Amino acid sequence: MEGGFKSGFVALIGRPNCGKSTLLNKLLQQDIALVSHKANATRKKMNLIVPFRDKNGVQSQIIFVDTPGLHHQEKLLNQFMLKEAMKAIADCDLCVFMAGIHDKTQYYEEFLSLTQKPHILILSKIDTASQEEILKKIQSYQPYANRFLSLLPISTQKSINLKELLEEVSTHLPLSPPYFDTEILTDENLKYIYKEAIRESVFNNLSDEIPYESDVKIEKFIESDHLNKVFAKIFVEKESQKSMVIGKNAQTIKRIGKQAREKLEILSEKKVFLQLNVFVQKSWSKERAKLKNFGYDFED
Ligand SMILES: Nc1nc2c(ncn2[C@@H]2O[C@H](COP(=O)(O)OP(=O)(O)OP(=O)(O)O)[C@@H](O)[C@H]2O)c(=O)[nH]1
Ligand SMILES: [Mg+2]
Repeated sequence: MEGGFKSGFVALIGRPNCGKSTLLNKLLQQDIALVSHKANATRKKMNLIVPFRDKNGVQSQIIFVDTPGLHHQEKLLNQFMLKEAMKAIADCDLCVFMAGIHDKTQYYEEFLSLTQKPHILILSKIDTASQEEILKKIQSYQPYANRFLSLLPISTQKSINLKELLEEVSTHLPLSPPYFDTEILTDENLKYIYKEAIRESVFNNLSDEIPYESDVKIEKFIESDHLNKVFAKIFVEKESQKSMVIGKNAQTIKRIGKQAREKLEILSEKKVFLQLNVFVQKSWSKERAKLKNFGYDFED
């Protein structure tokens, strides 16, 4: 290939809620990954594929791996999530470690204790800090300068340094033909993307522990030219949670359904009929066999 082609896996790692999934959606120019203002939203790793041409004209296929946040929670589902992030670190060519601009350097130190992988350090959400705070924070990472390849402050919201990040990532990618079809944004199947869209609506519309103790299964999915029909089930752990998900006069479930359907319509570029039903499955997130049944398999 003229000028060579670069391709590789780049794991995006960081604390819950630092803005990983938001950044990847922005780079993809499509909202595929689940984003929430609540932490611990992403549960499984997902490949999000960004084509890029660098300033010298060299083309690359950057396969970003969105990952669950690194955390210290001991619940079984959280342990699965941590394992997913660790697997992404082990399998990638390069890591990007994202720290929030207001985070302590301690989280980065923890990452350093986990791996020797070459990595770029990015400081996210700089739109929420003053110039002085940003400079101070950059200073505080200087003692680790021999560990990171480069350090970039970014803001997804204000599109600051995003192209620079891609430029930097592509510099460190290995020469390789593309791993995936150059047209696709993810190798994940539509069913999983739909599941995440509905889960996002659950995260947006419910509070307390319910988003964390609920999950979604797509039961049936019928595609036709002008309409996709999606039949999905929301699972919770307790009867009381089921009542909350449904809400008074079924108002909450209607809101969840409307928001999810609107997102599904954007994703599939056609009308969507969405049917949601709520079920109780006791302890689904607390036993390995049940978790596996929801697609969170420790053996994978
Ligand atoms: N102000 C500001 N907020 C941002 C920016 N990027 C993301 N956010 C917000 O940060 C919150 C968390 O974003 P996510 O992308 O879900 O974070 P995450 O790191 O994927 O979180 P987990 O999946 O839980 O690990 C959301 O409310 C985003 O809107 C940014 O550049 N600036
Ligand atoms: Mg996420």
